[in-house]
Amino acid sequence: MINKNHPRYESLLLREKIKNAYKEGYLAETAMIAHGRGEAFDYLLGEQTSYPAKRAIYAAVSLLLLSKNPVISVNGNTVALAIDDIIDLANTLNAKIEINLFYRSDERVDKIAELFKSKGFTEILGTNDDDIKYINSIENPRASASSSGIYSADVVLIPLEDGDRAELLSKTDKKTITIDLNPLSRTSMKSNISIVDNIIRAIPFMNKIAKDLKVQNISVLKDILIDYSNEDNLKDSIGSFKIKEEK
Ligand code: PTJ
Repeated sequence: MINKNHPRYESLLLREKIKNAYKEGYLAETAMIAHGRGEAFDYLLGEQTSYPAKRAIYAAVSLLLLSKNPVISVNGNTVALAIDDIIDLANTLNAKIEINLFYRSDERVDKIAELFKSKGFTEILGTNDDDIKYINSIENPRASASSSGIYSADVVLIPLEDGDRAELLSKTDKKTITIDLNPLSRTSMKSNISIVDNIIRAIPFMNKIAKDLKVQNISVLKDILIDYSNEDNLKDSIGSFKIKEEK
């Protein structure tokens, strides 16, 4: 039991979620290393959503609202930290959700699919009985995708993703959006829109913006995208990192 008065209560709570997901058997063995790297970057961000992250979120939501077949890709860490917010966002955007694991195993896929179904989200893609195809005909698990999901998507949100998958998707005509606390990762560099923020803050904020932008004229969304440069925004994101006092 974590004491609510602990100065790092929120951070400890996230560690607990990761630990429990591991015990439940749907997290990758190296997921804690990935989480620790994220924690370190978030610490330097002051554990706040920066201005460049907000700018990227506006662009990302605009792109998702303009797309014809948007898909949200989820892995073990994303599910452990943000399953409820992911479902809310998918419902707001009318987007599909696809399980897409770097360290894929049938057992992990089944457990994650069951979690979504237990929360009432039954249309989950990427399951073991889904029609799986290979992007660019690359017969490699890294290139696997649901035929009605990522395989045919025009825009894919790939939060907390490994670089191989982001690089592969960047070679297709699909547009990719990532949420990655590391602005120097291959995923951040290869994505069309990179939100340098913690997934636990970014997804609810995206949902709020999506509700606002949904009722706007399409020209407003297009203008947001015209004004956005991922290269410049990534530079600004790196500028948001600072050394803050120990807490
Ligand atoms: O469930 P699987 O099998 O698909 O595996 C998932 C992991 C995350 C283990 C796998 O994709 C992996 O090894 O990823 P990487 O290469 O460690 O990249 C994960 C990225 O996410 C790193 O750049 C981290 O800084 C970043 N990250 C970690 N936690 C968060 C985060 N970004 C946003 N929010 C977080 N909470």
